[in-house]
Amino acid sequence: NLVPLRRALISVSDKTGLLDLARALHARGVELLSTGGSAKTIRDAGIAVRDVADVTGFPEMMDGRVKTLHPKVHGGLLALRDNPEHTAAMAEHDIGAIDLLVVNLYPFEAALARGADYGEMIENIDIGGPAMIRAAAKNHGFVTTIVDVEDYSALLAELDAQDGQTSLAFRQRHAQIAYARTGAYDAAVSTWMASAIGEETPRRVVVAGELTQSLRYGENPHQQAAFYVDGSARTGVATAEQHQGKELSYNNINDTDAAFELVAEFDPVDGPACAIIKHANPCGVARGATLAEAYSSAFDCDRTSAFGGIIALNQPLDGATAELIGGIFTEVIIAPGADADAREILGKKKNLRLLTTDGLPNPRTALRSYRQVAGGMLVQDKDAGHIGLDDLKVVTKRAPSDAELADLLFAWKVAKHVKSNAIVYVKDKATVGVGAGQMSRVDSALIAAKKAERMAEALSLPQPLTIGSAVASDAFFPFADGLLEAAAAGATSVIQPGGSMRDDEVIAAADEAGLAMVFTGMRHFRH
Ligand code: 93A
Repeated sequence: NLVPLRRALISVSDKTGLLDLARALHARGVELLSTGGSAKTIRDAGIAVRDVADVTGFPEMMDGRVKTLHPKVHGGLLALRDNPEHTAAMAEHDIGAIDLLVVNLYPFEAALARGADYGEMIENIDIGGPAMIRAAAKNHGFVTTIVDVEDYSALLAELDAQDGQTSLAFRQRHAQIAYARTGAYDAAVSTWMASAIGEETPRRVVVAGELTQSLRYGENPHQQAAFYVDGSARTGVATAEQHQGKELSYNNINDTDAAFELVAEFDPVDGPACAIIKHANPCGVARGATLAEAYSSAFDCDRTSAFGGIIALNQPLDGATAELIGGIFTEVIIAPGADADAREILGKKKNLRLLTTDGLPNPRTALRSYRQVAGGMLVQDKDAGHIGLDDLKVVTKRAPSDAELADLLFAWKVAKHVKSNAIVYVKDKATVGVGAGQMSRVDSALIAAKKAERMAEALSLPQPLTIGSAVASDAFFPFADGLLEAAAAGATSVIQPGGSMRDDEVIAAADEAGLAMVFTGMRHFRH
């Protein structure tokens, strides 16, 4: 299964590493064929190379749209070397075998990232490159296909190890990578086209990902797992830099994402904020005059659950906050930066993973979310819904005070990130009770209140912090019971979407209890 490398075709947009590769192949006696720009780069460095145009007898034409689409190229890639009919055809038409294809495609994804216009995007759709990649990869019994600059060194190592040849296993591995590349490329093209033409529910969708990390295991140790990036380069856990600590686990990545997306709802312009996450749900979120204060208020919401939690900050981590966080076991901290003090303090915590990014995720960008179900996939817009003061409708006799309004909006932002049914109590811009993931809204209201009682005991407070709090419900109260539960816990103001058949009953109950209630007209289910 070893195949000697005699002739290579190189056609690359990204010229990184091209000369080293060309030189190394040439030194191993490999004949080089190449397209316009690639050939020029190689030739200018004094390395012998033959133009593909010379091989095909056709010049590159139509702005390069047609340069390698020719039987002398595709025959050389596709011919089965052990098939007499194929070799006879090669001889008859003077087609030389191509043993190695090195291609990287027109930078469509980069054009997308810089917001190129329609015409420019179209010109960045590579046709000849993917055609050659797919041909060479199909014929991996004889041909080696390399599509990533980072694989040049693996190719040269293989040639060294196999005495100038490649093994079938090597060619198979790179054929698989090659098809993933052309698949991802066309996925990017079709996704771009869907948005360019305003097709909201395209008849077919494809999602692509590139391996960034093999994980030790998945949600549980018997599940294999890996982390793939989608190429969007969105600021977040996928683009974060890890400074210390063990490798992130599957659950770490999931929770860190939840934490950072939540804290990003709190604009740093309005001051520091901190979110502590356990099992993808917040167990404390707070603003503060300082980051340290935000952290300790978030921590005070549910100190028990915060143990082994994941912390996200909306501002660079400072020394004072690092000192406080270091007081208990924390799995991960993610922040848009960390100063030298913080780095030094946390450096002693070998198990703590510190991640930094160069900014916050933008909670308003339009993104798609994908969820697998048996036999299919659900696709929807990510919940980028946002409610401001102007969107609120006061429905009770009493209108909320300014302080209540601020806490209501705070609670509403948090509720969006809590598994339904979500009930969130907030006092002075800090959560004081979070009820998550219950099948009944009443239970979520109750559990959050119970936890607040327990925290009050633990902190020796005169009364639970839910007394005088603002409460958010991610969806409407279908009956008055959930609302009454929140009132019993001491909430004095309520934010909820409204829209229940029994809104009248719920509003009457709120008035009876002296509550101030606002409707958002928007729901934040999170299932
Ligand atoms: O416009 S194309 O789709 N038509 C082709 O026939 C073709 N052949 C190779 N683009 C084509 N390529 C691409 O040209 C390669 O995939 C590579 O990205 C690029 C290299 O061009 P150059 O060597 O001129 O810089």
